Amino acid sequence: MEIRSANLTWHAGTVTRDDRRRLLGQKGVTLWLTGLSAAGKSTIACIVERILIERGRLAYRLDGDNVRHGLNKNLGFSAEDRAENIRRIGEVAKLFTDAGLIVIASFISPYRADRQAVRDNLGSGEFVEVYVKVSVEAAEKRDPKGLYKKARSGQIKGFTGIDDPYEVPVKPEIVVDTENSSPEESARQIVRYLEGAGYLGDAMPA
Ligand code: ADX
Repeated sequence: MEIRSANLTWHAGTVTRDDRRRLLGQKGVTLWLTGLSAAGKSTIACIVERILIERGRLAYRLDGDNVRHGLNKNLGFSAEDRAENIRRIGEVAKLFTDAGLIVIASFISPYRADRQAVRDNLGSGEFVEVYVKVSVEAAEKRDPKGLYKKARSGQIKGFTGIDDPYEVPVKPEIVVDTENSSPEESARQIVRYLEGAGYLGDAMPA
């Protein structure tokens, strides 16, 4: 990426992240759901968001299809555009995490390097990678938007899992197996992780 910004100075305020942490009673974190189209990322993200809000925790979803309606509407699906898609989302997630929210980001994010860059841009313990696991065969059988069919017939080119790569996470914090667990079970597994790691309670990680 060409960097064109210059002559800038970071302007710090007097309100700190700790102030917001105390105010909200939670530690900001980005839950990053990655996986093939039709893996169930958005469905699981919605359930996690609902559970957290019901428990009095401020959660907010960032979703591939939604963000591509606005902020990223000028991006397509080349490797370059996907990288820029993830970079921008990563920056938004970083701001929301700094604000103290539990961000639930669901994007195919097929490239390891792009996901790693988001992780590196966040603080330690602020990025939790969730691999929403499904085989191409099972995703293709689900095909809720009819996109795999279009990809097979050549109507869509460069579709992830068909004629575009998906790089499986190497060391995700959480793996949810959507061929053997329901979306509710996967969502509860994710919330249990957050709870166990202390993101939701009084004993928040430093
Ligand atoms: S990502 O690869 O850049 O992370 P993102 O999650 O934002 O993708 O968007 C994926 C959504 O775009 C899919 O759910 C699907 O509806 C749509 N889509 C359209 N074209 C493609 C394509 N070539 N590959 C994957 N998804 C596509």
